[in-house]
Amino acid sequence: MRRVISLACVFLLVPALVFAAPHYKKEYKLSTVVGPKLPWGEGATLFARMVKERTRGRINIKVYTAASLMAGKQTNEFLILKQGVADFAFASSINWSSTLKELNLFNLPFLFPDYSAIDRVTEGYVGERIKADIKKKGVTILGWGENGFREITNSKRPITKPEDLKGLKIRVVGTPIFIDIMKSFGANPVNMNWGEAKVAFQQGVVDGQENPVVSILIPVKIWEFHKYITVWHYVIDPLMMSVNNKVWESFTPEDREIVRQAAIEAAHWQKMQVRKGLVAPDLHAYDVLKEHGMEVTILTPAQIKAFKNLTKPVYDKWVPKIGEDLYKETLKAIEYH
Ligand code: X2X
Repeated sequence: MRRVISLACVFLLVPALVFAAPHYKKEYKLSTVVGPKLPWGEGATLFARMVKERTRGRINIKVYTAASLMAGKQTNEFLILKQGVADFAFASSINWSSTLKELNLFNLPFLFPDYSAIDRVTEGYVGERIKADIKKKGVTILGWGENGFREITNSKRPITKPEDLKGLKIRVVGTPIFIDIMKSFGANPVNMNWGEAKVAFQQGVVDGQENPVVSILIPVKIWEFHKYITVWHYVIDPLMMSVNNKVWESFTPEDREIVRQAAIEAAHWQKMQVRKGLVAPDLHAYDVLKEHGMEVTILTPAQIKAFKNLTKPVYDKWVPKIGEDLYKETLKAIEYH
């Protein structure tokens, strides 16, 4: 009898231990650039919770907010994920686009007219190509979320035409294309990490900045620093729920499926949160800004054109870096209705 039991141990228990409990870490680190209370941070927390519940604790993800895994330097995020300092990230394409040139596609000014255009691009052929490229560089993209259309705020004056932006010091992320875009408008760009930006607004080190309304500007109470906002949708900023390839490959196929599904759901939920109140007839997000004393200027298509016309040098310089072909495929997806 004892022999039967010990044989059972060898044949049942040992393989069960080896195969059912692969070499998982006790804790996986997920990087985000913002705080936990913003919808972006909430999306990350939701993902971690769903993964933990659905894997019954086999995969335990801890969310590291405020760019803490890269000491605030948000443009290093792709590198730390690739190197395994972070295992996961819920990341902005802007922060990765100094490392991954093709992601500057999303930073081309006034390219994406509306949400359906960006969805067609990320969910279609272009999105798949970007995923495949990034996969080769060490990271797997699991799902698309969104920071949102970026609007410009400042403490000096309403901006309706390029001359209004002339000479204004505008904080941008330290990603080179943003310096080029702001210069093309005649502004004076200053690159700065998000972690230092609020103090810079408070002290008036810069006159303005650009960020999405629901995802960032309302939660950080931008009205405490800036009276004027111009809604011009000049750049969209997708977020990517992503994982280091080696970590991904270490999971069992069943766990990979659970993690992928949770990433898609959490990123989608986050995207829907930050689109609320920004599309007619429901424009309540702009009312929140007005209620706090901001002057909201929504540019007309003709006013937007005056800005867009100035950005030809940005396209001339950056489309070849992004890839002519990827750009053309993007135009096709945008124009397809
Ligand atoms: O730094 C920013 O402006 C932010 C928070 O939007 C990004 O991380 C791209």
